[in-house]
Amino acid sequence: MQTTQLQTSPTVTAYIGLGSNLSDPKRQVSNAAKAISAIPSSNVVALSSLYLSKPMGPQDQDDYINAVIAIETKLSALQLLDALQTIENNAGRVRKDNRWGARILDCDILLYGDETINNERLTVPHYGMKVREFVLLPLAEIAPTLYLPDNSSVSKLASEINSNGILRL
Ligand code: A4P
Ligand code: MG
Repeated sequence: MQTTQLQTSPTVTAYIGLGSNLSDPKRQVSNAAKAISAIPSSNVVALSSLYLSKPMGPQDQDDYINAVIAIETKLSALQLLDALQTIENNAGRVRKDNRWGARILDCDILLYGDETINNERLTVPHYGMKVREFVLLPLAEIAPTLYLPDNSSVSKLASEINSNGILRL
């Protein structure tokens, strides 16, 4: 008798930070959210408001639109990164050497469940997330009770960070 083996991968909640300051940033971030909702084996569970933030890094660039989106996914973290990089490329993202320079669309994996990942392609939790108001405020909006793998509270981090003039739109 043949037995059928059901291949089930675990479902993980992942948080993705979205940012844009070129080519109609609000539209870029909304389109990215739409594209993320079409990623296979994944469902969007929350989308923050849009936030208008001052540029971190070189100041001779426009303000950013930022948001955070939460998904439940059966993709591995690297499969999710591939899907997000495809979305960035489809938006017309050109990778330049200038660190923290202007960009059409940036999709960063902030958290992948409670996993800590350090490999050539991926550092999770995202290395900057605890010190960026444009990540912590939208993240705390959609996940106020969330804790990071190092046991820090997202709401506490968000309440303590310098808001740097960020505006919730
Ligand atoms: N990579 C490693 N870990 C991750 C992760 N958790 N999520 C690798 C996504 N990618 C990750 O990424 C470079 C490589 O990082 C990828 O190939 C992937 O394998 P990238 O998107 O090409 O480069 P990047 O985003 O320009 O790099 P960088 O220096 O990490 O930029 P940041 O830190 O994302 O900062 N100001 C405001 N107000 N709002 C912003 O959103 N964003 C930036 C960019 C600067 N200033 C900003 C904002
Ligand atoms: Mg990035």
